[in-house]
Amino acid sequence: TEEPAKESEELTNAKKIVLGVAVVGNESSWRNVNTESIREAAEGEKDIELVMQNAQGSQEKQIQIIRNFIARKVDAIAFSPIVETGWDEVLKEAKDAGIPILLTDRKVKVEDDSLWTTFIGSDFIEEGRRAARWLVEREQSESSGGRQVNIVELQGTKGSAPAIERKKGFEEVLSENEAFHIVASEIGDFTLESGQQLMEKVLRSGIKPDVVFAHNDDMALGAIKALEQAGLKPGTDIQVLSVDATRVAFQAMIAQKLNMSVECNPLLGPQIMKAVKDLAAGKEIPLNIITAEGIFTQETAKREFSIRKY
Ligand code: GYE
Repeated sequence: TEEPAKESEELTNAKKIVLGVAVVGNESSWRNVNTESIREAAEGEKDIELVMQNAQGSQEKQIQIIRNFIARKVDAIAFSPIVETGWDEVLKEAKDAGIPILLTDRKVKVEDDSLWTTFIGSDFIEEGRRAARWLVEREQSESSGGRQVNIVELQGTKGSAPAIERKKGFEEVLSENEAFHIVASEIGDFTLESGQQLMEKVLRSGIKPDVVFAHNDDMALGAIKALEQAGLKPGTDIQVLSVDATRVAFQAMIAQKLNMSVECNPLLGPQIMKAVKDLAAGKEIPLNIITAEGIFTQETAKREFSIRKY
């Protein structure tokens, strides 16, 4: 009969944990892999129903999406905050509604840290340090060792955790060594186009860098284009460093245009799903779930590329 069928359907529906995810946008290769990882991991969970919406790079839109999730009474909200600040109000609304907030990949700066439940992602300061340490070691091992090194930095989105912290870690290590000078530090938005435009601008201003440090692979690819168009040789004459180590970086390292990329693992989907299920089961979960990562260079790129998952 109809009745029991409906009842059992309601029972299974009632068991589903509804997870709202407010995606940053489609700015980079990293982001696309990250979004896909979340989608795939949710598809593999029979107890989780995923509602995913894209903020297309706008904080305002991301706030709207979160408010919409609160109104729908989802069981948990996961999002990667586009920028660090400006979240106090909406996160308070989520807290008042009893909905846990999982910060994925990027952190927030709020007055009250009880507004979020967990952070799942990378240590961006350490990523910046890793790029700088590689550079310092490389310079010291070169015959040109002891030369003055002029660096152009291409920053990611203004006010975003990865841009602020990668810059901080990078500068922290370089400040211990007098040979390194950041001669320009331009702000972009993690897209290839912004990397290219900023590099063109820097070159037009007359600066000839020894090193370009881009906050992500896509910006490095844009910079490589601009350098080549200016008749320069990225990867040989000019060292190019980036963060993310996605497929595009491996291709550029194999082509010897990019020198190194610091790993930033976008495959956060499974960890997010685990945290969501643990929360729904009333378990305590860690405040910080930090991904273990390393670096890749032209020397290690070829070997790694064949087994690379993103
Ligand atoms: O490095 C960049 C993306 O927040 C870790 O955002 C992420 C960063 C990543 O656009 O490519």
